[in-house]
Amino acid sequence: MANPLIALVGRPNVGKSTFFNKVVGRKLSITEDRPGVTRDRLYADANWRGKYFTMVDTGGLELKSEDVMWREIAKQADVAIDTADVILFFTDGRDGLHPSDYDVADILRRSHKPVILVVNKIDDYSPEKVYEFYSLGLGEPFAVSAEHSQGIGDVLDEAISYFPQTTIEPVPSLKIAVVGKPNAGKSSLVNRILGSERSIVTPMAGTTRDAIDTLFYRGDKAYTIIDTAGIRKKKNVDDDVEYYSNMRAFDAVRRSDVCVLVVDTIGLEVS
Ligand SMILES: Nc1nc2c(ncn2[C@@H]2O[C@H](COP(=O)(O)OP(=O)(O)OP(=O)(O)O)[C@@H](O)[C@H]2O)c(=O)[nH]1
Ligand SMILES: [Mg+2]
Repeated sequence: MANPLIALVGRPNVGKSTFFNKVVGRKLSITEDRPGVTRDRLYADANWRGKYFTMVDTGGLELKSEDVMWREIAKQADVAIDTADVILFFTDGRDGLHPSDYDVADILRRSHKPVILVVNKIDDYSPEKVYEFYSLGLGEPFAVSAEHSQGIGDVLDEAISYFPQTTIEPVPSLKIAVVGKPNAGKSSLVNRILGSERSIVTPMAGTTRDAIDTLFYRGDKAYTIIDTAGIRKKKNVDDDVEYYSNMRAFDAVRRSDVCVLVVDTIGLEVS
Protein backbone atom coordinates (compact mmCIF):
# COMPACT_ATOMS: atom_id res chain seq x y z
CA MET A 1 0.00 0.00 0.00
CA ALA A 2 1.37 3.40 -0.94
CA ASN A 3 1.77 6.27 1.50
CA PRO A 4 -1.01 8.86 1.67
CA LEU A 5 -0.27 11.69 -0.77
CA ILE A 6 -0.37 15.41 0.10
CA ALA A 7 -0.37 17.72 -2.94
CA LEU A 8 0.73 21.37 -2.86
CA VAL A 9 -1.26 23.44 -5.35
CA GLY A 10 -1.70 27.17 -6.03
CA ARG A 11 -0.92 30.02 -8.37
CA PRO A 12 2.76 30.73 -9.18
CA ASN A 13 5.28 32.19 -6.74
CA VAL A 14 3.21 31.78 -3.55
CA GLY A 15 5.79 29.63 -1.75
CA LYS A 16 4.75 26.02 -2.45
CA SER A 17 8.31 24.83 -3.05
CA THR A 18 9.59 26.69 0.01
CA PHE A 19 7.01 24.86 2.15
CA PHE A 20 7.81 21.54 0.45
CA ASN A 21 11.54 21.92 1.20
CA LYS A 22 10.84 22.74 4.86
CA VAL A 23 8.63 19.67 5.30
CA VAL A 24 10.97 17.22 3.58
CA GLY A 25 13.93 18.82 5.36
CA ARG A 26 16.03 19.24 2.22
CA LYS A 27 16.32 21.84 -0.54
CA LEU A 28 14.88 19.45 -3.09
CA SER A 29 12.68 21.86 -4.97
CA ILE A 30 14.04 24.98 -6.61
CA THR A 31 12.66 28.24 -5.19
CA GLU A 32 13.04 31.68 -6.67
CA ASP A 33 11.26 34.98 -6.60
CA ARG A 34 9.60 34.63 -9.97
CA PRO A 35 6.66 32.61 -11.28
CA GLY A 36 7.00 29.35 -13.20
CA VAL A 37 10.05 27.91 -11.46
CA THR A 38 8.54 24.50 -10.65
CA ARG A 39 7.34 22.74 -13.78
CA ASP A 40 7.03 19.02 -13.18
CA ARG A 41 5.78 17.18 -10.15
CA LEU A 42 8.33 16.61 -7.43
CA TYR A 43 7.77 13.84 -4.88
CA ALA A 44 9.39 13.23 -1.51
CA ASP A 45 8.62 11.11 1.52
CA ALA A 46 8.32 12.62 4.97
CA ASN A 47 6.60 11.94 8.26
CA TRP A 48 4.83 14.03 10.84
CA ARG A 49 4.13 12.75 14.33
CA GLY A 50 5.04 9.25 13.18
CA LYS A 51 2.66 9.28 10.21
CA TYR A 52 4.43 8.61 6.93
CA PHE A 53 3.29 10.32 3.76
CA THR A 54 4.48 11.43 0.36
CA MET A 55 4.34 15.09 -0.55
CA VAL A 56 4.13 16.34 -4.12
CA ASP A 57 5.14 19.86 -5.16
CA THR A 58 3.56 21.16 -8.36
CA GLY A 59 4.07 24.10 -10.68
CA GLY A 60 2.00 27.26 -10.20
CA LEU A 61 -1.37 27.39 -11.97
CA GLU A 62 -2.09 30.11 -14.55
CA LEU A 63 -5.39 28.63 -15.63
CA LYS A 64 -6.43 31.42 -17.99
CA SER A 65 -3.19 31.30 -19.98
CA GLU A 66 -3.07 29.70 -23.43
CA ASP A 67 0.72 29.46 -23.30
CA VAL A 68 1.97 25.89 -23.89
CA MET A 69 4.29 25.86 -20.89
CA TRP A 70 1.54 26.95 -18.45
CA ARG A 71 -0.81 24.35 -19.94
CA GLU A 72 1.81 21.61 -19.49
CA ILE A 73 2.37 22.71 -15.89
CA ALA A 74 -1.41 22.59 -15.28
CA LYS A 75 -1.57 19.06 -16.73
CA GLN A 76 1.08 17.92 -14.28
CA ALA A 77 -0.73 19.60 -11.39
CA ASP A 78 -3.97 17.87 -12.48
CA VAL A 79 -2.35 14.47 -12.06
CA ALA A 80 -1.21 15.46 -8.56
CA ILE A 81 -4.73 16.65 -7.68
CA ASP A 82 -6.30 13.46 -9.05
CA THR A 83 -4.01 11.18 -7.08
CA ALA A 84 -3.84 13.20 -3.83
CA ASP A 85 -5.50 12.21 -0.57
CA VAL A 86 -5.26 15.76 0.81
CA ILE A 87 -4.61 19.03 -1.02
CA LEU A 88 -2.86 22.06 0.45
CA PHE A 89 -4.11 25.09 -1.45
CA PHE A 90 -1.43 27.79 -1.30
CA THR A 91 -2.13 31.52 -1.46
CA ASP A 92 0.02 34.57 -0.78
CA GLY A 93 -0.99 36.69 2.21
CA ARG A 94 1.53 39.41 1.38
CA ASP A 95 0.00 40.01 -2.06
CA GLY A 96 -3.52 39.39 -0.73
CA LEU A 97 -6.34 37.56 -2.44
CA HIS A 98 -5.71 37.29 -6.19
CA PRO A 99 -8.31 36.70 -8.95
CA SER A 100 -6.43 33.51 -9.96
CA ASP A 101 -7.00 32.13 -6.45
CA TYR A 102 -10.71 31.86 -7.28
CA ASP A 103 -9.88 29.87 -10.46
CA VAL A 104 -7.73 27.43 -8.49
CA ALA A 105 -10.40 27.19 -5.76
CA ASP A 106 -12.99 26.16 -8.39
CA ILE A 107 -10.80 23.34 -9.66
CA LEU A 108 -10.09 22.10 -6.16
CA ARG A 109 -13.75 22.17 -5.15
CA ARG A 110 -14.55 19.99 -8.15
CA SER A 111 -11.96 17.41 -7.02
CA HIS A 112 -14.13 16.59 -3.96
CA LYS A 113 -10.94 16.02 -1.97
CA PRO A 114 -10.12 17.47 1.45
CA VAL A 115 -8.63 20.93 0.80
CA ILE A 116 -6.68 22.89 3.40
CA LEU A 117 -6.39 26.60 2.64
CA VAL A 118 -2.90 27.93 3.40
CA VAL A 119 -2.15 31.66 3.44
CA ASN A 120 1.63 31.90 3.16
CA LYS A 121 4.11 34.76 3.67
CA ILE A 122 2.46 35.90 6.92
CA ASP A 123 5.90 36.57 8.38
CA ASP A 124 4.83 38.92 11.17
CA TYR A 125 1.85 37.31 12.84
CA SER A 126 -0.94 39.48 11.49
CA PRO A 127 -4.19 37.48 11.48
CA GLU A 128 -6.16 40.30 9.83
CA LYS A 129 -4.38 39.51 6.54
CA VAL A 130 -6.08 36.12 6.30
CA TYR A 131 -9.70 37.28 6.72
CA GLU A 132 -10.31 38.06 3.05
CA PHE A 133 -9.38 34.46 2.16
CA TYR A 134 -12.58 33.18 3.81
CA SER A 135 -14.34 34.39 0.67
CA LEU A 136 -12.81 31.50 -1.29
CA GLY A 137 -15.41 29.34 0.46
CA LEU A 138 -12.94 26.67 1.50
CA GLY A 139 -13.18 27.03 5.25
CA GLU A 140 -10.70 28.36 7.75
CA PRO A 141 -7.43 29.69 6.29
CA PHE A 142 -4.17 28.66 7.98
CA ALA A 143 -1.67 31.51 8.38
CA VAL A 144 1.85 30.30 7.58
CA SER A 145 5.32 31.62 6.94
CA ALA A 146 7.07 28.85 5.06
CA GLU A 147 10.27 30.85 4.94
CA HIS A 148 10.35 31.27 8.72
CA SER A 149 8.90 27.82 9.47
CA GLN A 150 5.85 29.26 11.21
CA GLY A 151 2.48 27.52 11.23
CA ILE A 152 3.71 24.49 9.31
CA GLY A 153 2.92 22.09 12.17
CA ASP A 154 -0.72 23.22 12.36
CA VAL A 155 -1.16 22.58 8.65
CA LEU A 156 0.41 19.11 8.90
CA ASP A 157 -1.72 18.26 11.97
CA GLU A 158 -4.80 19.07 9.93
CA ALA A 159 -3.50 17.19 6.86
CA ILE A 160 -2.75 13.93 8.68
CA SER A 161 -6.17 14.01 10.31
CA TYR A 162 -7.56 13.10 6.87
CA PHE A 163 -5.29 10.07 6.45
CA PRO A 164 -6.67 6.55 6.51
CA GLN A 165 -6.02 4.92 9.91
CA THR A 166 -3.47 2.36 8.69
CA THR A 167 -0.34 3.75 7.08
CA ILE A 168 2.92 1.91 6.65
CA GLU A 169 6.55 2.92 6.32
CA PRO A 170 8.00 3.55 2.87
CA VAL A 171 9.22 0.48 1.01
CA PRO A 172 12.94 0.11 0.36
CA SER A 173 13.64 0.35 -3.38
CA LEU A 174 16.57 0.21 -5.79
CA LYS A 175 17.31 3.80 -6.89
CA ILE A 176 18.06 4.36 -10.58
CA ALA A 177 19.17 7.83 -11.72
CA VAL A 178 18.74 8.68 -15.40
CA VAL A 179 21.33 11.29 -16.39
CA GLY A 180 22.71 12.91 -19.53
CA LYS A 181 23.02 16.14 -21.46
CA PRO A 182 19.99 18.41 -22.05
CA ASN A 183 17.54 17.00 -24.57
CA ALA A 184 19.20 13.56 -24.75
CA GLY A 185 15.84 11.84 -24.23
CA LYS A 186 15.96 11.13 -20.50
CA SER A 187 12.34 11.99 -19.71
CA SER A 188 11.13 10.07 -22.78
CA LEU A 189 13.01 6.99 -21.59
CA VAL A 190 11.67 7.36 -18.04
CA ASN A 191 8.13 7.82 -19.32
CA ARG A 192 8.46 4.77 -21.54
CA ILE A 193 9.64 2.70 -18.60
CA LEU A 194 6.81 3.93 -16.41
CA GLY A 195 4.26 3.55 -19.16
CA SER A 196 2.63 6.90 -18.54
CA GLU A 197 3.33 10.58 -19.03
CA ARG A 198 5.07 11.27 -15.76
CA SER A 199 7.40 14.10 -16.78
CA ILE A 200 6.95 16.91 -19.21
CA VAL A 201 8.46 15.85 -22.53
CA THR A 202 8.91 18.48 -25.19
CA PRO A 203 11.60 18.85 -27.83
CA MET A 204 12.75 21.95 -25.97
CA ALA A 205 15.98 21.47 -24.03
CA GLY A 206 15.83 21.91 -20.30
CA THR A 207 12.17 21.22 -19.59
CA THR A 208 12.95 19.06 -16.55
CA ARG A 209 14.21 21.37 -13.83
CA ASP A 210 14.14 19.12 -10.79
CA ALA A 211 15.15 15.53 -10.13
CA ILE A 212 11.86 13.63 -10.12
CA ASP A 213 11.55 10.42 -8.11
CA THR A 214 8.97 7.87 -9.12
CA LEU A 215 8.43 4.61 -7.27
CA PHE A 216 7.33 1.69 -9.41
CA TYR A 217 7.06 -2.05 -9.10
CA ARG A 218 8.20 -4.75 -11.47
CA GLY A 219 7.14 -8.17 -10.28
CA ASP A 220 7.42 -7.91 -6.50
CA LYS A 221 10.50 -5.67 -6.61
CA ALA A 222 10.32 -1.91 -5.90
CA TYR A 223 12.38 0.60 -7.86
CA THR A 224 12.70 4.37 -7.70
CA ILE A 225 13.55 5.93 -11.03
CA ILE A 226 14.95 9.46 -10.87
CA ASP A 227 14.57 11.68 -13.91
CA THR A 228 17.09 14.52 -13.84
CA ALA A 229 17.72 17.80 -15.59
CA GLY A 230 20.32 17.76 -18.37
CA ILE A 231 23.85 18.36 -17.19
CA ARG A 232 26.17 20.72 -19.09
CA LYS A 233 29.74 21.71 -18.41
CA LYS A 234 30.03 24.33 -15.68
CA LYS A 235 31.44 26.96 -18.03
CA ASN A 236 28.29 26.76 -20.17
CA VAL A 237 25.88 27.16 -17.24
CA ASP A 238 24.76 30.75 -17.32
CA ASP A 239 21.68 31.03 -15.14
CA ASP A 240 20.77 30.23 -11.55
CA VAL A 241 17.98 27.84 -12.38
CA GLU A 242 20.30 25.68 -14.48
CA TYR A 243 22.96 25.83 -11.79
CA TYR A 244 20.56 24.51 -9.17
CA SER A 245 18.98 21.92 -11.45
CA ASN A 246 22.49 20.62 -12.19
CA MET A 247 23.08 20.34 -8.45
CA ARG A 248 19.86 18.28 -8.16
CA ALA A 249 21.14 16.00 -10.91
CA PHE A 250 24.47 15.45 -9.14
CA ASP A 251 22.60 14.85 -5.88
CA ALA A 252 20.49 12.21 -7.70
CA VAL A 253 23.67 10.49 -8.87
CA ARG A 254 25.00 10.41 -5.31
CA ARG A 255 21.85 8.95 -3.77
CA SER A 256 21.23 6.37 -6.52
CA ASP A 257 22.34 2.75 -6.59
CA VAL A 258 22.59 2.61 -10.39
CA CYS A 259 23.01 5.40 -12.98
CA VAL A 260 21.76 5.20 -16.55
CA LEU A 261 23.64 7.55 -18.89
CA VAL A 262 21.52 8.61 -21.87
CA VAL A 263 23.41 9.70 -24.98
CA ASP A 264 21.82 11.28 -28.06
CA THR A 265 23.51 9.52 -30.98
CA ILE A 266 21.91 11.84 -33.51
CA GLY A 267 22.87 15.11 -31.90
CA LEU A 268 26.34 14.08 -30.66
CA GLU A 269 28.21 17.27 -29.96
CA VAL A 270 30.81 18.51 -27.55
CA SER A 271 29.32 20.97 -25.03
N1 LIG B 1 8.39 36.72 2.85
C1 LIG B 1 8.22 35.44 2.53
N2 LIG B 1 8.63 34.99 1.33
C2 LIG B 1 8.42 33.68 1.04
C3 LIG B 1 7.80 32.79 1.95
N3 LIG B 1 7.70 31.58 1.37
C4 LIG B 1 8.27 31.70 0.14
N4 LIG B 1 8.71 32.97 -0.06
C5 LIG B 1 9.42 33.50 -1.25
O1 LIG B 1 8.52 33.53 -2.34
C6 LIG B 1 9.22 33.27 -3.56
C7 LIG B 1 8.56 32.11 -4.31
O2 LIG B 1 8.69 30.95 -3.54
P1 LIG B 1 8.58 29.48 -4.21
O3 LIG B 1 8.60 28.52 -3.07
O4 LIG B 1 9.57 29.33 -5.29
O5 LIG B 1 7.11 29.59 -4.84
P2 LIG B 1 6.29 28.52 -5.70
O6 LIG B 1 4.87 28.65 -5.30
O7 LIG B 1 6.91 27.17 -5.56
O8 LIG B 1 6.50 29.10 -7.17
P3 LIG B 1 6.29 28.34 -8.62
O9 LIG B 1 7.05 27.05 -8.56
O10 LIG B 1 6.84 29.30 -9.60
O11 LIG B 1 4.81 28.15 -8.76
C8 LIG B 1 10.67 32.96 -3.16
O12 LIG B 1 11.43 34.13 -3.35
C9 LIG B 1 10.56 32.59 -1.69
O13 LIG B 1 11.74 32.88 -0.97
C10 LIG B 1 7.39 33.30 3.23
O14 LIG B 1 6.86 32.63 4.09
N5 LIG B 1 7.62 34.64 3.45
MG1 LIG C 1 7.73 25.91 -7.03
